[in-house]
Amino acid sequence: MSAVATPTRTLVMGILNVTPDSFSDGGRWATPEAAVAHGLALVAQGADLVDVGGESTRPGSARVDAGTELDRVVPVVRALAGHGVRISVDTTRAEVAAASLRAGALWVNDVSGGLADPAMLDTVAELGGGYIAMHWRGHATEMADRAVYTDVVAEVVAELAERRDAALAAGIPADRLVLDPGIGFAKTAEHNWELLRHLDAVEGLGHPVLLGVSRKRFLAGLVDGLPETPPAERDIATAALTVLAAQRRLWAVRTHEVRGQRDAIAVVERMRP
Ligand code: PMM
Repeated sequence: MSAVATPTRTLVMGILNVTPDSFSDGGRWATPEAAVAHGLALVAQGADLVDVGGESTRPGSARVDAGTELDRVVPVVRALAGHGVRISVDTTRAEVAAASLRAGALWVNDVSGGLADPAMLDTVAELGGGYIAMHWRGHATEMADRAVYTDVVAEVVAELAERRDAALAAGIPADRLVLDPGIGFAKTAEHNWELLRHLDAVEGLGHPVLLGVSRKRFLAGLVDGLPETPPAERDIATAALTVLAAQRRLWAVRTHEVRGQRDAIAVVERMRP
C-alpha cells in the first residue's frame, strides 16, 4: 500500500466491532451481514476508513481464540474491501492481521504495538500494510493493575518510542507507521487527561497520531452533581476532544459515531483563516 499520506484534515475512523461484548455497541453487528451493512453506513455517514475488530479489548474481558476472531473478521473485511471501503483490522494477532491484509485491509491496528504476538511486526513488514501501534501494557484482564506511572506522559512516550523502534527494525517503513497513546488502556481517568493535555509529546515522536477516546469511561462523569452518562450519550464529550484533535491535525480519530465527529472536524477546518 502507499504511505500514510499526511491528510489535509483529521480523518474519521469508524468503529465496527464484530463482537458480542464491546463496551458500547456489543452484539449489534455480530453477524457478517449486519456488520457489512453497518460498515457501509459508517462510510455513508462520512467515515474515511473503517476499523474492523473481532476481539473486545474492554477492561476485564476474556480473550477469544484465534479461530473465532478469524471467522468474525475476515468475511467482513473481504466484503467491505469489495465495496471499496478502506479498512483497518483491529487485532493483536499476526494470523488475523495476515488474513485481513490478504482479504483487502490496508492497515493493521494493533492495540499492543507488537507486544502481544511476536510474529506481528514481521508479518506486517512482509505483507506491506500500514501499521498503527498503540501504547499497551497488557491484555484486558491485566491492564487495570498496570495503570501505575510516576510520569505518565514521559513513560507512555518512551514505551511508544520502543514500539516504533521495534516496528522500524522489523522493516515496517517509517511512512507507514501511525502511533496512538492508547487512551483508557492501563490508564486511570487522570492519566488519560494528562496525556490529552500533552499530545504534543506524542506528536514529537515524528509519526502521524491516531486518537481513540470515543465513548470511553473517563467521559462518563464530567460534571459534578449530574448522573454519569451511559456510553451512547458520550458523543458530545467525544466531539469536544475530536475538535482538539482536528485543531492539531492529528491523523485520525477512532469513533463509534461518525457524522457528528465528521461535522466537528469540518467546523475546525472552516474556522481556519
Ligand atoms: N480503543 C479500543 C479498541 N481499539 N485501537 C486504537 N488504535 N486506539 C484505541 O484507543 C482503541 C483501539 C477500545 O474501544 P472499543 O471497545 O469501543 O472498540
